[in-house]
Amino acid sequence: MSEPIRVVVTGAAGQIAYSLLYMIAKGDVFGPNQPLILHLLDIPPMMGVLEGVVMELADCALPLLRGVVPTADPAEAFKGVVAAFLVGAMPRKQGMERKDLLSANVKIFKVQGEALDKHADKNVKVLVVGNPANTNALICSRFAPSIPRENFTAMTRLDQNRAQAQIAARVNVPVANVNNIVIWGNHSSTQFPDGSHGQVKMDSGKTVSVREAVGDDAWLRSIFVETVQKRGAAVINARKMSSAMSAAKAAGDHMKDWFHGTPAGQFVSMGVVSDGSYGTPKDVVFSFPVVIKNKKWEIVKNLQIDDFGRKMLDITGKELEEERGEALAII
Ligand code: NAX
Repeated sequence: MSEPIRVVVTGAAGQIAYSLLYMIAKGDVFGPNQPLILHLLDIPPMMGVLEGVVMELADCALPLLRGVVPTADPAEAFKGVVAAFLVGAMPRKQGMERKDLLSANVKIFKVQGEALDKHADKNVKVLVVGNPANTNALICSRFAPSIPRENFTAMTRLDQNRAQAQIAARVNVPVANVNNIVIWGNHSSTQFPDGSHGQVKMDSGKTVSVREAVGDDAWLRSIFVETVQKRGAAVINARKMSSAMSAAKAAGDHMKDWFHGTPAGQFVSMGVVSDGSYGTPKDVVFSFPVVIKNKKWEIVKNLQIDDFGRKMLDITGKELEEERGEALAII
């Protein structure tokens, strides 16, 4: 068995972390032969709660878990880590404007970027989950100049998983039979869930395009898009709390693919620093379809974008440019 790797989860006393820590510690993300030491970062008032999480991790008696480092100090949290799940963020409180939320989070992700820069492994893979995830990831990377920009990503995998589940339900196949659904742009209500490049393996064993399997382009462009865009709100309405189990699963999926690669012929969606592909704005963290090999992602090129898609990409790109402008004005 190899040496333990160090992995940090921020917001470790929160609800997403509660599911995510167990998944990581039992080997679902880094593999069944990879021991690890978990670093758990939260804020000082949450240290008591975090102690309870540490007790539960011990009580899980997980063979791969070789150590746990609970802390409120970003320097200690990021020391030597090769993977970082940045889940912790300031939640939106009643009466809070979007701008106030952005302001609080930009400051958090500046501090964390600086701490990663100083203390993390230079190859650290960073996944930002805390909202506004795309812009937080951008800010974080700007304050960690010694770490390659491509090592900073934002999570849109939950949106992708939601989209796959909607298609699977619509055509009545297991969710694993649906592939290559793309989430473009921001993890917000302007995101563009795009089924037009997807494939479905039908019960007959034949693989067909999502468009053919669904047989209803109007549904793919309206109800499907809106359902995925508003799924987070629907969960909050029903559960009175935001998505946590599914968000943790998606964070695990994202990091697992980053470490182990994507299967041949399949792509996944990740928020990455845009190089302007598909006419998107450069230097925002934009969700693209990517393939991953040897721990490096590459944007899938040459997908056909029709007029409807173009309009959707432009809307979400514009929102990301606005967020970047607001964030940079705060710093
Ligand atoms: P919780 O409020 O349950 O937990 C957040 C935790 O972060 C708290 O324990 C809090 O003390 C901690 N925290 C706050 N500031 C911190 C800091 N500076 N350093 C370390 N820890 C800090 O929220 P939870 O439901 O776990 O959600 C976490 C974040 O994920 C939120 O920002 C949420 O909006 C975002 N989400 C993002 C998703 C995505 O797809 N990208 C989907 C799920 C989720 O809504």
